[in-house]
Amino acid sequence: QWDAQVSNGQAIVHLFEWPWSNIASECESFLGPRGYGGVQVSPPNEYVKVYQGDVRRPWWERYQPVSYQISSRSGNDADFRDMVARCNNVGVRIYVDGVINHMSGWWPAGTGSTGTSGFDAGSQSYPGVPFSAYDFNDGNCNTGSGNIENYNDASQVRNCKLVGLNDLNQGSEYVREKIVDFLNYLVDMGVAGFRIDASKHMWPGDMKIIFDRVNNLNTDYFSAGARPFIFQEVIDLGGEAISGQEYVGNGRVTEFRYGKYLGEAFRGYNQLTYLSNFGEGWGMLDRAYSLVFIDNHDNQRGHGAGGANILTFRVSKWYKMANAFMLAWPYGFTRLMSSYYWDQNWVDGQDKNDWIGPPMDASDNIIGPSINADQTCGNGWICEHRWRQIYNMVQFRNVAHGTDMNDWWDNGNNQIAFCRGNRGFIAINNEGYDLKQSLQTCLSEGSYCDVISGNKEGGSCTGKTINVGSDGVAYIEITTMEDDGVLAIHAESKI
Ligand code: ARE
Ligand code: CA
Repeated sequence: QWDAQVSNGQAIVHLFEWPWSNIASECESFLGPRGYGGVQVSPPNEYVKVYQGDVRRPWWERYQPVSYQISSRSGNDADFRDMVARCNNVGVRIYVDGVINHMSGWWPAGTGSTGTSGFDAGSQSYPGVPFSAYDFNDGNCNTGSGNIENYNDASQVRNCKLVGLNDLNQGSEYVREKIVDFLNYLVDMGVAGFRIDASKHMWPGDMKIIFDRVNNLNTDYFSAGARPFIFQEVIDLGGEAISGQEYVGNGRVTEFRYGKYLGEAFRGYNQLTYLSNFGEGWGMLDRAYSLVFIDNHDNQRGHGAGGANILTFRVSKWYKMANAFMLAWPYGFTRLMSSYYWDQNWVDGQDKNDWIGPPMDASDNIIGPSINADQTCGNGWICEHRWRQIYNMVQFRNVAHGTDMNDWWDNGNNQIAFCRGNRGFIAINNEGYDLKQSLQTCLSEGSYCDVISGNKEGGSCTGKTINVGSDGVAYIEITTMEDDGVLAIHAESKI
């Protein structure tokens, strides 16, 4: 449950709101060939269709389940199955965003859903599962409003409603059974694991009972006895009743401090020199239990946690630097974010457009990404995972996998460099002046292609070429005028 069960690579990407058919082709044409290990997909099961004044089909409607039928704006059961098979066939794993803490919030009777089950949120009737009022926590919640009011009270965080969402009682045997059936349906299809949404809001002991009953992975694609990868969404920045540590017995846990601290460092509120013991040394979870990322679908738009310092595609130079650091750094299991664009509308420090869903047509169907000649995406999709500086660092992570960090160098401030065994070397310049240094790269003598400024193509390099001497030392230069503040070479970028 801590092992991602990857075969192709050591990083996964969240293809937020992508249609299943687009993900299937992406696995075959890009993710497989580029060494991505897997994809986190948006919730695939039936949910509420939200139309609320100006708010039309927000991305967050997918976090309000109506049943466990596989039917969403990304596609139906057959589309989903086809994607899982095609991705597994090229070694790319699929991880489902499992929303099992709750069902929908309150909506007037007759509100539509993305499947055929229908529901009545007021009487807590979800006939597609079926769940009825007996299956919810209302009787176990002690707040006046029925909602979570105080994050310092663990029992209300778990037994009351998160922002008005009908809260399932995982203490009930019947509820567990329905959740286990849902997870098993997906596992039997070939899914490799789950992001468990809102894990803070469920009791770790109840979750353990559920996960222990989930089947081993499908042996068409995985070795016998392989367990589903579980990564639990727990936002723990410290100072609350519930900590991420309570969940490490069930699987990995999202380490939200990681992206927050890196955002602060690259924005200049902390010096990169202090990153030399980033991870456990900074009070984060043990690396064997953590899932790390620079931003996620919530905090890239001011939801969730991390605040204004979170780095996103909007500050692309810092974003590429932070992702490069993450992918080069031997801590945690790494996830990349892949976004669509929306126009922000800042009013009193809040983006009034934070609800905007993916690009859609006049019938509200998602318009999936198109692929441009230069490999970037069109139709309003950002596709950070297709940026050269990011996909080449995924390869770096794969090449360096299994080695430790060594030969740390810094200028005492915001220029750093380090090796990964004798497999890779990276330098980062976040200073207001050029980096010009002879540095130990730990690589064997020869010429290497810097995979940030270019690609190794055939026997040559479209970016900077770095000459490593017989002593492993190379002259490294990153000027402030360059597009990117990073330089990276590795054993397989030798030319
Ligand atoms: C929407 C509307 C609400 C409405 C509700 C019910 O925005 O106004 O009341 O629907 O109709 C997402 C959105 C929500 C959205 C929800 C359902 O972010 O805005 O509500 O979908 O459609 C806490 C949780 C954490 C959670 C974050 C967002 O602990 O688990 O809040 N993150 C996950 C997902 C979200 C998703 C949900 C959970 C719900 O990643 O995308 O919500 O399925 C401190 C605490 C954190 C807390 C944070 C924010 O940092 O430590 O624990 O996170 O504040 O409150
Ligand atoms: Ca709960």
